[in-house]
Amino acid sequence: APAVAETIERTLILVKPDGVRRGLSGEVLRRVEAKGYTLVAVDLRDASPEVLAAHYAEHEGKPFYQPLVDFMLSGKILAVVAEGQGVIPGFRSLAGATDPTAAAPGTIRGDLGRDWGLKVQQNLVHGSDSPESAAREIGLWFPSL
Ligand code: RTP
Ligand code: MG
Repeated sequence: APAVAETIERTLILVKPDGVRRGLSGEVLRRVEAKGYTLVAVDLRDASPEVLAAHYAEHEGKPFYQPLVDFMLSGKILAVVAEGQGVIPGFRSLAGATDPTAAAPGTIRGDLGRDWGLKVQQNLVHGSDSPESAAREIGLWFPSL
């Protein structure tokens, strides 16, 4: 019988300050666990400007960059590493489209997010977008993993 390649991967999830402020940390973790992914690390913390600058380096210079960094510094963040087969695209799918107005019902952003008329899209969660991003971001937020 052919071997079935099981490639367990890890992703970095952030419940952003809007999600923590609204008391949705548990709801996000619930959806991740209900989907069948495993929590590897969970930590409520204040982000540092240095970590955020590295995390969002690809967006430096864009009009939403500074409002985004300021927003990410506006309150606690729940930093999470989750593990499972296909968890990187899988969590992106759970999260839904970046713009919470466009995100489909059934997704975290579609069910729980909306336009608040603010300078930056407050869309509750972040999830790594590729294996390379996941490795980089996990190293940044959880250097001991
Ligand atoms: P994330 O990185 O947070 O998982 O979200 P994403 O991949 O869906 O979106 P990305 O393009 O990486 O953008 C990062 C975050 O920047 C904010 N953003 N605001 N036009 C805007 O106002 C705008 N575009 C992006 C959002 O908070 C987005 O999640
Ligand atoms: Mg992104």
